[in-house]
Amino acid sequence: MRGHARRTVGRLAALLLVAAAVAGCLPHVVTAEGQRTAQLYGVLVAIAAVVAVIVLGLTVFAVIRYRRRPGDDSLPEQVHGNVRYEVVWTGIPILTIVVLLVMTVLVVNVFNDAVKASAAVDIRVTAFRWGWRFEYPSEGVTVEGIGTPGPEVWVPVGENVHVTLTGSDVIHSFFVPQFLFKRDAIPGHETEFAFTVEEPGSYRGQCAEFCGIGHSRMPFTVVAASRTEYEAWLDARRGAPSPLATGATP
Ligand SMILES: [Cu+2]
Repeated sequence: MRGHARRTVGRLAALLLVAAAVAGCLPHVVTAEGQRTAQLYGVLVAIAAVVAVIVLGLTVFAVIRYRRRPGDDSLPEQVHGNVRYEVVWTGIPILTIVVLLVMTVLVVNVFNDAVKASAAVDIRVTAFRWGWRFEYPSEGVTVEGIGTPGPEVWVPVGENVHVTLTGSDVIHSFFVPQFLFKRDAIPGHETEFAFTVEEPGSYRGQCAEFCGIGHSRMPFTVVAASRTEYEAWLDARRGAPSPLATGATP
């Protein structure tokens, strides 16, 4: 019995360790909005860990402390209902959920504010089977790519980038892991979002909604560069026919 209890405690500890490790596995986040999501996620995991420790701790305690001992066949005291306990274990979860709801709404508002803020860059993104088209309407620049390695879309670091997203055939999804952001691209419907990349670099994106045989070969890359480099990149593409990325098509 002793060994059994020790094994149970060991397994629970391992489970908590795995949960902690998973929480630490977020990608390195590079957008202002993504940072807020990461903070919220950290708070969610912390609250969940506290709840897990309390619930699992009490369970393990009860199992060990009140286990049936040899020679003792009597029933424990039978209790039916306890208003005080029921108020507590209903009240605490409701309070927890309300706190999480408020925090989530505040983070969602950050995203909505970014969309409403004046944009330094406007990009129209169209997902199609199986590639991406990025248009800069005010710049006369279009970048398009099918298959791998997919198109590259450049944005200036530290500036609000406004995206209007749509799809031209089936539902796709714009997903950049390091932005902690994913949004469906729905044909016949436009959705808007905005982001500010805070670190220069090259960030891989991928369609995240299964859209057919070429779904896995629908990557793209967001390159965040200085304003000067960004403008040089635009200049090199202005008026040029939209270059299709070479490489394997599905
Ligand atoms: Cu797709």
